[in-house]
Amino acid sequence: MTVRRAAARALANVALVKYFGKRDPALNLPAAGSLSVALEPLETITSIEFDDQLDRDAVALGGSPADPAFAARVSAFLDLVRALVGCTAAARVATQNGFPTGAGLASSASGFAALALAATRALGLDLDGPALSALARRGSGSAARSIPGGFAAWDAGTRADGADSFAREIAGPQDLELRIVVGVTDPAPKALGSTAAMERTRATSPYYAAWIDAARGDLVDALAAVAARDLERLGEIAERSALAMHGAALAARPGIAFWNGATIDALHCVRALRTRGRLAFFTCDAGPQPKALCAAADEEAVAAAFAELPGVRAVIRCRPGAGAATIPCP
Ligand code: 2P0
Repeated sequence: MTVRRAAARALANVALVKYFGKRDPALNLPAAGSLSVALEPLETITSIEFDDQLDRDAVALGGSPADPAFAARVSAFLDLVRALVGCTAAARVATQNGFPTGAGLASSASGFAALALAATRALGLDLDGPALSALARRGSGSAARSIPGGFAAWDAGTRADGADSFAREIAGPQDLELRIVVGVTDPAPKALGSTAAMERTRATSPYYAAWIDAARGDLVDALAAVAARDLERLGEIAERSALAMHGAALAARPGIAFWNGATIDALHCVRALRTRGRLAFFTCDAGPQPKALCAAADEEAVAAAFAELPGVRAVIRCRPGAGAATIPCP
């Protein structure tokens, strides 16, 4: 058999305790653990076929040939998978994101999680959850958290080889009545990627050490909040984690400002909703798209408030979703 194929679907995730800084950039080992929730319906669907007749990897993103930088990143990841089984065949990869790519909506998380699952299955490997998560981590750190579903904790680990740095599900998608409302303020790919941003922050921000300290404490508190199914507590921790991460990045040299005016408007909007009794908290990743974490009962009001903000072009309503899964090949 010369063609071996598989396909997989994975969801983006949003960190409630952020990952922003590495102890080992080559292995994507984080300086601190993080916690996220999988975002249904922000999906990536990836199909792959390894073909002995093919000269080199061919990568398509959204139906068109991928740009060389992205294609090279996919090939480098596939080299890791090929090495696991001694495969020398090149692959055709087709990946589709159901949301804006490279705009701070975690497309690398869903993308590398789907690719890790599809590529290993195509080559006949059936890795367990921790091993698959640790593999996905090599493609993009946050992809480790898109292998499990629901609420996922990614341990920093202590081993130099990273084998103990993977994510695991700590609560299922239905265990907390959380909703995530995403405001799309600018769907264009961001100017500075998160890998470069976190490295500059680590190397130059005077607040970096304090940020990592805070992240470690926030993770302990957030795990307790999830265990207690305490949405309000979890939301408070998530908001402070996001603000601390952006604070550390703003203090880098030169400072990194991911936000635009509408992102700030959304922060104030979420806080105003809270003073009016809504259970809503602000978060934002390495891009300008604000997200509100809210109770299911408040989702309608939060989505309506976001939609009224002048700089918000679209609102995407998300709920906790499932882990990465194989799907029939197209
Ligand atoms: C997170 N972000 O925890 C944080 C918050 C962005 C801000 O993980 O270098 O694409 O590939 O490991 O995973 C985005 O960073 O970075 C990210 P790499 P990744 O979700």
